[in-house]
Amino acid sequence: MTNKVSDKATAVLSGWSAQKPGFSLMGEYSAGKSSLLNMLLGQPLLPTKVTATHLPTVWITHGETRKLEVLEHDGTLTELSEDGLDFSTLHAHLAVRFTLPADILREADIVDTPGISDPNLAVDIVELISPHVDFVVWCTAANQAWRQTEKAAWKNVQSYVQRQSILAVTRVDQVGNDKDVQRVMSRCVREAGKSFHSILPISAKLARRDAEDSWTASGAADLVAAISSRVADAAEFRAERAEREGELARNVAVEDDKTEAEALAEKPKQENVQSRIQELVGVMSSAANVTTNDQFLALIDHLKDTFGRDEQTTESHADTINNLLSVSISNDTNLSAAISQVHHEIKDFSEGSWCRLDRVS
Ligand SMILES: Nc1nc2c(ncn2[C@@H]2O[C@H](COP(=O)(O)OP(=O)(O)O)[C@@H](O)[C@H]2O)c(=O)[nH]1
Ligand SMILES: [Mg+2]
Repeated sequence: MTNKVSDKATAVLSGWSAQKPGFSLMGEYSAGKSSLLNMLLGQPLLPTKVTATHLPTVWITHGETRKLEVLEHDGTLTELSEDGLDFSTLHAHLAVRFTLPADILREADIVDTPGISDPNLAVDIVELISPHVDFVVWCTAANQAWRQTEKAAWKNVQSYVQRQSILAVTRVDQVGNDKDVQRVMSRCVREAGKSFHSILPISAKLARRDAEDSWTASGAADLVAAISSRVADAAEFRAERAEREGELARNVAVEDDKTEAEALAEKPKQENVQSRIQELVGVMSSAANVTTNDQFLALIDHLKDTFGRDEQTTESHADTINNLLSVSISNDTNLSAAISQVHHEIKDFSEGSWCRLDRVS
């Protein structure tokens, strides 16, 4: 499967995701994603039948005035009227975006996706959407939870997104008694626990907002609390990143005082930055053979020597790389977490607009 998605369409998705934290509902077709979405919104927005019309990706954001837009593969964005809306006409678009007033949307956007193994899909939904969300609520139907196809699709999600994500074991009312549910949950924890932040059971069918008992017993209360906590983490992460970006922008402003000749001399260096940073990402991702703190510190020193004093890149990039590589290690440090932290900081930097400190227009 290839993504026949234009840069313009990707830019629209990036624009949407830049506004606010967001998470997406993903999983196999019929896992219960749209039912869960309706439960979270507290209103039946999307059709949820086995025979339901195939829908494209549905991006939902907050606004007091309802609005519906459709995004095409070529990046064209058009507003549609909801009057007499026929969902069966929407599948040809790359995505649709609803703006509506629902409390949960005040903090985060929600992105409902078609099933991963939907044969009607022209694009790889995991590849398309996961770069634009802070975390995923992966829905796996309890009676056949966490299949090979799901495992394979989940591998394509960036690991920093995985670590923030929730595995929702859905439709648990269809699995015999509590003991059976426990068995399914234990298996999911065993098989998928390492690549999710948390794993929770839910029956969207039994969840009723107006009846506290059912809201709790269905798993809805715990799931909503888990989502809120992931959203809060995402908001904090975004605030920290904005602060770092501000700092970098200020550093760049200082460099504005350079003479034209100095600026010209730096230009080839700026062009080297992307490839050097990709090399750095590569080195970090092969840090798996590091098993002791000393080895890790030696690796960091080596990276600082190689990249942080890199004549081939600009000073502001070298400074930033040095900052990214500043780690403190103690006996209590979880080494693999520290390695993965540095790896992700660098990867995040390499993928963000702030990698291009040069502002070459
Ligand atoms: N029994 C039961 N059925 C559910 C539950 N959630 C969804 N379903 C049913 O499963 C089918 C697919 O649900 P849908 O939300 O459309 O799945 P999606 O394709 O992942 O969006 C529909 O018939 C739903 O009524 C649940 O918690 N319990
Ligand atoms: Mg659906």
